[in-house]
Amino acid sequence: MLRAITREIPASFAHALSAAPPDPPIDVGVARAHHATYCGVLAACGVTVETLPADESFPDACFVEDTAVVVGDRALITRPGAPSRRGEPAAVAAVLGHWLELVYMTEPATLDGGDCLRLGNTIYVGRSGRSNVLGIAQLAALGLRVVEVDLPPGILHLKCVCSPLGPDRVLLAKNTISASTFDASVVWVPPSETYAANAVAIGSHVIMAEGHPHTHDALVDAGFKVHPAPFSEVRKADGSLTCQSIVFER
Ligand code: CIR
Repeated sequence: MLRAITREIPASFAHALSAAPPDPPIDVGVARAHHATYCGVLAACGVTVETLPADESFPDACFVEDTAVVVGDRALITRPGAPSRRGEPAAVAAVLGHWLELVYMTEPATLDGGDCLRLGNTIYVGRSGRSNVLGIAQLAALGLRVVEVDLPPGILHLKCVCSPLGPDRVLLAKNTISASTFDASVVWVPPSETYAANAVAIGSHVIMAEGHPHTHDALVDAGFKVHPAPFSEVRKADGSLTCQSIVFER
């Protein structure tokens, strides 16, 4: 069974981390409505969704992807790169522990799940400001082949510019990182739609950011059933689609 962990949006999401202060500011009510839509689309794609309660102490905790990396029957519980987010993994670990063996990252390693893109037995890891060499080494100890990837300037996480479309296909924004990085075929996202390169693939379904017609059509042409979802408020907090869930088989 495919499962997803998600986490509700707290009122403090209005003060989530962002590279630039959002203008207009985050509307928490709209963010919550978008999040409910996102969870509903996951469920419509056949995923059993478990949504954790919000915690006001952690404005960014809806971005659960950053807190754990699942490989087979194990989950690496990360030590997120942003100090304000270090308390987020505990609640996620408590739930993942029902299903998976937990491996805890130890300090001073840091890693955000948003930097980890898995294709088959290879995991590509962004060398970002959030994931350090020790974090990448502790990820490698899980046994997958690790390929480190340099990110273009100003990019928060690897999956801001690419995301997996199954074991041998990747959705990739043009003019960001080289297609030769990946041992996979590519569905291209044009430069005008870079944000749409972060999408959630569930078998033959893809959940993508609405309002990106070229990427939408490229995914349809590649054979996917495409589900556009709203994203304006998570984008103001430098978030996107994959970061709102941890999807795993159990
Ligand atoms: C942060 O800066 O950590 C959050 N505001 C956004 C995290 C987005 N996570 C992701 O794309 N995996």
